Amino acid sequence: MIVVDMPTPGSEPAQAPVLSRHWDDDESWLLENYLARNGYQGLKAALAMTPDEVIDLVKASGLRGRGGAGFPVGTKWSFIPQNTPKPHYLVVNADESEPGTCKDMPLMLASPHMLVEGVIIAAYAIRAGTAFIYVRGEVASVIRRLRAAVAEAYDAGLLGPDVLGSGVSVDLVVHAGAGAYICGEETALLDSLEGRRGQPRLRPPFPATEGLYASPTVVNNVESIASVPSILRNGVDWFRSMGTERSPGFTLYSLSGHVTNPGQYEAGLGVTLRELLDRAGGIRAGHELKFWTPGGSSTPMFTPAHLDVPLDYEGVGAAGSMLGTKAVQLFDETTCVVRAVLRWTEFYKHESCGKCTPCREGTYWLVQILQRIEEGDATEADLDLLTSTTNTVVGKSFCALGDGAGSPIASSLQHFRDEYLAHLNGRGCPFDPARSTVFG
Ligand code: L3W
Ligand code: SF4
Repeated sequence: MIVVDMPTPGSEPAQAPVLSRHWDDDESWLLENYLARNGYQGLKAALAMTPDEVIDLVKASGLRGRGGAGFPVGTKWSFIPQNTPKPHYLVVNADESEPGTCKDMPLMLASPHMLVEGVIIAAYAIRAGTAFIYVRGEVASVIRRLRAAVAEAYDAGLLGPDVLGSGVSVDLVVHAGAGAYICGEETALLDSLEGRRGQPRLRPPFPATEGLYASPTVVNNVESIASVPSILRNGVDWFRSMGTERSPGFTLYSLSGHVTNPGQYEAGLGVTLRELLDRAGGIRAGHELKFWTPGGSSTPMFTPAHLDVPLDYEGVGAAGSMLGTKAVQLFDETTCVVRAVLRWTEFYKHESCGKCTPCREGTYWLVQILQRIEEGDATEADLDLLTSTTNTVVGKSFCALGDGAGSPIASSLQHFRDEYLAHLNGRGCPFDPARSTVFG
């Protein structure tokens, strides 16, 4: 069994990057290299506390879920009932599939032990003997990397029946999904993990009371769990000195599309797109920003008027969108907004699980109408039909996928109605598709 030192508070800078600081280091994924940079010291600190103290610390930090909804992590952990004979489970949602979202995969590739350490701390806090990481099935390299890290952790006595000699038992299973977007929805994920077809369950009951195998279960995103060890090492004040009052800490923003240097940018919550673009070299040379998504395609789109909106849960919410997965997709003036929205809607139609009628049928019809508009076969009445069909999906579907499908349509009609009108009455798409590097 390895020996891990207690952390030295105040020894780490209170500034991003935290999650991605060592992504470019040689063999950053190996246990020996993770240990050399304070690895597993957060676990050591957690084991010196009671489980309830760990929950209280994470609550006090204000860490909010990084998977899309921003729900407070410590509060979710505190929902796990203690007066039940049923086992408790921890499930990490690593089924990253939201369009434009590509933060969890590089994190798991470069720093799998940061996630494994967070898993052990979270499992200890909620008194779960077994944890699962549900990974998107297509990313074989990530699955291999995680499994290798888990094997290293077992060999070192960090996982298994006696974590670091504490008597605490935690087992960790890496489970590969089969590549369905809906399995990122937490209850569909649990059905899939139980061996069934992944479809959302009715909530309540929430997983916290009836989750995996009808037992109390915490489901957290990869980035949420990977953020926990640094809070245990450095404390609540350190974490709260970054980000904003109600959205504390650091996070990963995924920049993609017509940006000079696409990639992951770690910053305190509340950073603006203008600041992120400064770091990313701006929109590609000779072009200008036309529209963008703050958090994947399921969030209403923004325009250049929103460049200074703080990218935290409050700022983005107040401006009429959602922070979602912080997937910032950028589109310049060569992009046809109708074509972009059509592509997203085709995605939702393809990924609709079929359980409820508004989404199953609605996404089919939304694609039909958008295709007619894009090809110039529509009239203004079709714009009304597009709006009314969107309204039969949004707010009337069984899960968030239906709402997500309607978001880009409703917001593009709000911001770019003139561009829709320019497509009507036989005129078709005013953009030459050959000029677009995104939509060929
Ligand atoms: C116990 C209560 N637990 C809420 C828990 C709930 C869940 C968390 C948040 O969707 C969003 C979605 C996507 N007792 C509780 C309770 N909880 N009340 O809190 O719940 P909720 O319903 O607010 O959100 P959600 O179901 O987790 C997440 C949006 O994020 N999104 C993300 C997509 C992400 C991917 C991906 O690739 N990773 O697909 C993007 O916008 O649309 O609205 O744990 O159990 N009373
Ligand atoms: Fe399935 Fe779509 Fe209904 Fe969600 S909204 S349950 S994905 S059909």
